[in-house]
Amino acid sequence: MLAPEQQQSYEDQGFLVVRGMFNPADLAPWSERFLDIVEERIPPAKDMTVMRDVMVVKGVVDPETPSAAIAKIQDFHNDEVLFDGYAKHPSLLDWVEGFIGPDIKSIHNMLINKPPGVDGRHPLHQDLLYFPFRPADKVVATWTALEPCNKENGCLVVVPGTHKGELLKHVNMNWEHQNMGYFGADGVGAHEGRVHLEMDTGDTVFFHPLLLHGSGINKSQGFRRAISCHYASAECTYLPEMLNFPHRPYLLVRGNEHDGGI
Ligand SMILES: O=C(O)CCC(=O)C(=O)O
Repeated sequence: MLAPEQQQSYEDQGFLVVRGMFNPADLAPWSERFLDIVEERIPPAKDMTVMRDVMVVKGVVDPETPSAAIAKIQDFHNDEVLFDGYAKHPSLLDWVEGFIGPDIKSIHNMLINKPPGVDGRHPLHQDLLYFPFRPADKVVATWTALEPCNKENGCLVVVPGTHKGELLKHVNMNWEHQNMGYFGADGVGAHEGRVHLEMDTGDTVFFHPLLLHGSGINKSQGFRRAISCHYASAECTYLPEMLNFPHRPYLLVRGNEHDGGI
């Protein structure tokens, strides 16, 4: 799938946007599933976390409007519509294979919901912080827009080239309306080199786990939603100090297991 110039661009910039990767008919079941879960028409699958936005706790968002109250659903590996439909999608995995090779594990997944009227900012951070194995180059994130994502509704923001740096120290930013677990890279701030990735429905960005990225406030009247998965090569090995670190299930979605791998 990956043309040499796309490979080069990913190596130089740390991300690659693929336009029109999914069409609206592909995306509709994932958005519907999200609404079915948060509006309690179906129970969340085993292990799934349905995370409320901090604005609910602060009384800004009406908890009676569930789709407005939920910041994300996480760990959907037991939900066949989301996991089989998105995380195991053959075309998505073809691209992932181009970045990290043929033996692929799904290591994390989520559907992020940024409702109107919430802050929803995610400070610039590096996802490698959450993964107890290496090498970093054998890990890639996918992030697919479920609606048009733009500067006004808090699209993804990246800092090109930062994947060539080290894993930085991360801290709780102590912003007034920061959601739980939204840590930021210490001392990076808004970063003048940041670029807003305006994406249309179905566009997908692939990015390196050391790339600084985040997102802004949703200032629009609509929802900003995206579905995202992280993958790692089954060849990756645990950092010695992290061997007994509790982690999510890492599930083989293509290729083969590796002896001594994750
Ligand atoms: O979708 C967003 O707003 C940012 C998501 C993100 O960077 C993350 O959850 O690590």
